[in-house]
Amino acid sequence: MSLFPSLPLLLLIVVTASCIETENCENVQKTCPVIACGSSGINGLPGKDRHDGAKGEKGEPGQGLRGFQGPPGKVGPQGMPGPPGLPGQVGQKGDPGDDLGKEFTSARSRLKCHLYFPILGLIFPSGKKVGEKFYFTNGEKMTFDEVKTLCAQFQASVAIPTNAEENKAIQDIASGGAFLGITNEETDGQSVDLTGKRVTYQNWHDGEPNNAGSEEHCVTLLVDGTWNDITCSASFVAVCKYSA
Ligand code: FUC
Ligand code: CA
Repeated sequence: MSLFPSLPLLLLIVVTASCIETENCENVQKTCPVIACGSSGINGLPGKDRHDGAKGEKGEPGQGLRGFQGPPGKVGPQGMPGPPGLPGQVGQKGDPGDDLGKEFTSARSRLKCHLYFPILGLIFPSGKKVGEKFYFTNGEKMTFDEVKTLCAQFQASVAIPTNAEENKAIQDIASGGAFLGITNEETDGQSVDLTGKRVTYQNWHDGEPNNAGSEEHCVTLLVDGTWNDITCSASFVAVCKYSA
């Protein structure tokens, strides 16, 4: 027998030796050259001209079964905020409010009665308080539009009596006829206040309202306390009403 072993025998000896030298062979076997040798071979050297060949055509789809769908991808970045939406419908009228709201309303009414009424009384000494209403006048005669403007300057409205007592108060402070905050221009003869609400208390003079000349859409309180419809461009005493 030759002193030099054959090539396969030499390989076996080298591999066995490398495993024996290792403390834990099981671990080493995972990277053992013998196992590695089972995989594909090393790429060959480039061809003669040392250049890669041309890229081949795309191959046909494989014959095997289609794989399972992969898990969903990562959540993308947050998008830009959208444009504002359309305004919602107007909500229903709320409840009357809590105790605090009621107390505030009550305190505000007291403040008006005890502070603003006396101030108006100082400015308009002939003014009269009836319940929580204060009627006042500057004694001047003016058109209906001018009366509205004057009253608005004091956060008040054109006087309207809602009962005999209020009618008497207005009658007392207005020397001569006074405009009332009542109109029947756009309501087929129905008398309404300046918010369009029907007036319940009325005190017409006999034969009134007669809409003389088809142009009497305002109302005056006559010297005797009865009412007459009259043209709004006429001039009568301005009487305003401030409500607490
Ligand atoms: C009566 C009233 C009119 C006007 C006229 C002078 O006819 O009805 O409104 O005051 O008198
Ligand atoms: Ca009339």
